[in-house]
Amino acid sequence: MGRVLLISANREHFPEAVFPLGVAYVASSLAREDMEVRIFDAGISRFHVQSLRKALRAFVPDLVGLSLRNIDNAAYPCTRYYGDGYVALMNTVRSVSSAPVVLGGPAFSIFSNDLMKMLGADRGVIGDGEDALLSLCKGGQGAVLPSRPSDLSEVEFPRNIQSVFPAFRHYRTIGVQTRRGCPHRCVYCTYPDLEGGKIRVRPAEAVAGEIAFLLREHDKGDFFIVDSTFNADEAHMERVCRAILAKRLRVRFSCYLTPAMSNLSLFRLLSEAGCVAVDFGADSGSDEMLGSLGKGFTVRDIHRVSAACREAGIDFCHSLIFGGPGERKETVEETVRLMDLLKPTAVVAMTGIRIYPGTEMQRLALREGVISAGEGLLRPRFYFHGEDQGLLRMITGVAAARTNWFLPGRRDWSSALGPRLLRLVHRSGPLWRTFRQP
Ligand code: B12
Ligand code: SF4
Repeated sequence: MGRVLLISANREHFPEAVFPLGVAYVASSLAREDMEVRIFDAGISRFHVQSLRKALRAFVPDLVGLSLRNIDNAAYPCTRYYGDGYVALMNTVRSVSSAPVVLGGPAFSIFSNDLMKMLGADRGVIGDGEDALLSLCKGGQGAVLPSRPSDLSEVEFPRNIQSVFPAFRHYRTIGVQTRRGCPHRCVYCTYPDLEGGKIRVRPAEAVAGEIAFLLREHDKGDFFIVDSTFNADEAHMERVCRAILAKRLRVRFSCYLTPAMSNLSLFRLLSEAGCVAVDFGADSGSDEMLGSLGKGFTVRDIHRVSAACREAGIDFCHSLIFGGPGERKETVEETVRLMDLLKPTAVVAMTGIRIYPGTEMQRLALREGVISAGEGLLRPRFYFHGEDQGLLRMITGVAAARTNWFLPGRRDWSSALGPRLLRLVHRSGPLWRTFRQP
C-alpha cells in the first residue's frame, strides 16, 4: 500500500477549528517509510464533499484513513451530534474509491464497535495510530487493532508538512503533544482508556525541536499543548520548559493543568518558557463534589494554583462541571463563591456530564436508572444529579451576572457571530482569554 489519503473528518469550528495533530503524527510515521501520504481536511474545505471527491480522483489512494476526533460537542442542552456527517463522508469515499477504509481517532477509540458498524469500515485502530496504521499498510492482520506503544521517541511532526498537507498554513495555533496517558480515574473521563493509565513521555528535546522547526521553518509561534494535563508529570513538564528555553524560542503556548501541583515555582518557569494561558480542570469548588467526581485534589489546591498562576502573570481559566453525583444548590453556591473569590480570567461551565462507555459515570447512571443496560451512548446522553432544568436555570443566572463566565452548552455557537468576531481581533490562543475579568 504505497499511497495513503488521511481524512480529518472534524468540521467543528467552536471554539475554533482545531489543527488535526493526530493525523499529522500518523502521516509522519508513514512518510518516514517512503509512503506517499496526503491529508484532506474536511474542516477547512468550503465545499468539502466536492473537494474530497476531487482529492480522491486526483490522488487515487491505495488506502484511506478516516480520522474521527469528536462524535458530539459533549455540551447540554445545545448538543451537536456529528455522526450523520461522518456517514455522508464515508459514502462520498465509497462512491469514488475502492480503497479499503481504516478508522481511527479519539471518537473512534471510544466508540469503535458502534462506528465500525455505522460506517461499514474495513479496519480500525484503537489508540495510537502511528505504528498501527503502518503495520496495516504493510499487510498486518486484524479488523480492529488496539495500539499503545510505550516508546514515543519516534512521534514527530511531518518534516514535509507543506507537500503532505498544503492547507496547514491556514492554522494559526498548532497543537503539540509532549506525553500520553493519565494515571487518574475521574468518574466521567475517557482519557485513561484513550491513552492508557501509564504516563508515556516524548523526549523533551524532541518536543522543543518540533516547536523550533514550526517556528523557524514555518513561522508558527502559537501552540496548544494538547496533553490531558501538562503537569501530570511535573519533572517532565519542567524538562520540556527548560528545553524550550535552551533553544531560545520566542513562542506563546497554552495548556491544560491539574490543580494537583506540588511545585508551585514551576508557574514562573512555565511563564518564562512562553506559557500565556492555562486551563485548569477544576470541575468544582466544593470538596464534597471533587470527592464524588474522583478528582485527586481539593479546593485548597485550586486556591494555591490560582494564586501562583496570577503571580506568574499567566491568564487562567477554571473549567467546571455542574450536575455530578450529589450536586445540590449548596455545592453549586460554594463553587460560585470560590470563582467570585479567585476571579479567574474565565470560567467555562458545563451543566450535565456526557456519559461515556467504560467509565464509572456509566455504571452510576445505570444504577440510578438514567440509562438502561444495553443502551448505546454514541448519541450523547447526560448525567444530572437531580433535576436538570432547575440547575440549568441557576447556572444560566449565575453566568448572566458575570462577565467572565461562559457556557458552551447554552446556545448553538456553531453559527454564532460572537466567537468569529473575537477571532478576527484575537487571532490566537484560547477564546476565553478575550473575556473581561470581573
Ligand atoms: C486538546 C483537546 C482539545 C483542545 C484542542 C486544542 C488544539 N488547538 O489542538 C480544545 C480545548 C480546543 C478542545 C476542544 C474540543 N474538544 Co477536545 N480534546 C482534546 C484532547 C485532550 C487531545 C486531542 C489531541 O490533540 N490529542 C493528540 C493527538 C496526537 O492524538 P489523537 O488526535 O488522538 O490522534 C492519535 C490517535 O487517535 C490516532 N488517530 C488519529 N486519527 C487517526 C486516523 C487513522 C486512520 C488512524 C489509524 C489513527 C488515528 O493516532 C493519533 C496519534 O497516535 C482530547 C482527549 C484525548 N486524550 O484525546 C479531547 C477530545 C478530542 N475533545 C473532545 C471534545 C468533545 C471537544 C469539544 C467538542 C468540546 C466543546 N464542547 O467545546 C471541542 C471541539 C473542538 C473542535 N473544533 O473540534 C472529546 C471528543 C469526544 C466526543 N464526545 O466527541 C475528547 C476525546 C475528550 C473527551 N471528552 O473524551 N479539545
Ligand atoms: S479528568 Fe484529567 S486527571 Fe481526571 S482522569 Fe481525565 S485526564 Fe486524568
